[in-house]
Amino acid sequence: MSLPAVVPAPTSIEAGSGAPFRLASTTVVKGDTDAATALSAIVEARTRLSLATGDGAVIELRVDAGSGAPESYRIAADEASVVVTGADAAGLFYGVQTLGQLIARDGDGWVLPAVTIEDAPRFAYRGLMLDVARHFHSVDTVRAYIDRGASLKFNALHLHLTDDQGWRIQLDSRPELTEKASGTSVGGGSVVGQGRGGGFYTKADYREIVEYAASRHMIVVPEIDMPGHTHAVGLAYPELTEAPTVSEHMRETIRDYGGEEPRTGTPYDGMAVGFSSLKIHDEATYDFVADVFGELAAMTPGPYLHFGGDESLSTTDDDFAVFVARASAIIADLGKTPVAWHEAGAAPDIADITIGQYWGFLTPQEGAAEKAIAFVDNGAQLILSPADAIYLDMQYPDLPGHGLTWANGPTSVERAYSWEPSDVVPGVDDSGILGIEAPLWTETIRTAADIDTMAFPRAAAAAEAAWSPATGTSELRTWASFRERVGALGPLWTSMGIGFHPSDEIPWATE
Ligand code: TNX
Repeated sequence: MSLPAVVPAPTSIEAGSGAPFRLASTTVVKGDTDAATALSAIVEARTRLSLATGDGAVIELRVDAGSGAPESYRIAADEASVVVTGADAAGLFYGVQTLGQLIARDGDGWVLPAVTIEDAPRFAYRGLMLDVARHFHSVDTVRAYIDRGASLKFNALHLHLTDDQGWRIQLDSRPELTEKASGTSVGGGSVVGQGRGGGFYTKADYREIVEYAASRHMIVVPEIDMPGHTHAVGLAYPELTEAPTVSEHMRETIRDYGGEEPRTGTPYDGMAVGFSSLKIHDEATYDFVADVFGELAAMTPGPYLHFGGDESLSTTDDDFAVFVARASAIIADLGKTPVAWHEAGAAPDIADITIGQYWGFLTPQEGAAEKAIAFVDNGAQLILSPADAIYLDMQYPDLPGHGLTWANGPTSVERAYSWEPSDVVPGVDDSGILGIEAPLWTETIRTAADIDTMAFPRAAAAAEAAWSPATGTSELRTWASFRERVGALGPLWTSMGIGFHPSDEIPWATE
């Protein structure tokens, strides 16, 4: 008998020899109430059965503190009972997610196969990033993305909250950011409700996102991108920003995608990057940085504040280094851990604890590896987001019309899957890797349906890189195994309302 399909692949899974456990409306769920609520919701979505009050066979969900590594769990299922044990609440939650994937049809009924699973994450940080600046995405869409991510054992949601096209988070200390710089997005401001009208999160909205994420064992990592990607700041506080610089890159982008050149004081709705900068040698800039991150620190229970640092193409290298040193120190002094895109590794005086986010290719090009290695040399770690593997905004080969192609052309599901984290940045092994994150930039992504299409199934490949054993150490950690296992999730994903891309690389199960 073939093994039940679990994604991301668990540390170990053994099929039992006996009959499966039958799910019925008489099935009793005992133990931890949060986990029972989560399981009942999945079972109901998948089978239409409501578990709860019967006197039949028992599914037991319990936390056995310290029974394993953080976030780990164990499942023992046979005909008589199912027991899920988490080493902590997150582990139990992940055990429940796995149970959801194990539910299978059996004639007219539903079963959980007899199985023993032991499972723990490879990396502590497992992230999804959503760009809500290029196109704004509602709280409902973000909540849905949290649910989808948590089902694949992601534990961090990085929100790219600001960019040239808009500022999306309300701050009391700097109210004009959202009053004057949130109304538009890529493509203008005309199609309200499709992302194009712009928008922002109130502080209450942000709190709701943070709390919802926490209920799914996810932290929120807010990013305020600086010192580039700051045209929107200049709409609110013109004294803080330099005049836009128009580069050859920008002319190319306008040729390829249309749009206008950026102008001081006018919202920017194109797709070019690298034309804006904060003023580096003006103390008012650092008052601004301190206000923004001070307020965000108070609103964000997670340990990380991301200050961007990518593509600051109109800031000189020396000025960039000055800015990175000061911004990272401001965040560290707030008691938070700064995170920055890997370019910031070029700044010699960056705060030592800063985590670097590598967004180069699987084979690093032009100094990207050196900048990334600098974070590890400082004693910190990297988050890996190799663009030609897990940039979820890249086109699929079989779906032209959605997404970009700059990262080595379209990205197949196989390419999203077939890489080993410890082989990306030379000399950086698991000890230098905090985790893996799959970014979804949204220049071309407007709706919740677009998000589903681009993220699924490729986010599952990123989840496996983040959670599962290293390639070469498990027979499950192969493309041949993954494509079968992810294909088996089709019916579960459909029941969850996920409008995944039915990629022709995957043998999708229909029931
Ligand atoms: C590069 S990746 C960017 C973003 C774009 C993205 C589009 C990175 C740190 N910066 O500004 O949205 O490409 O794929």
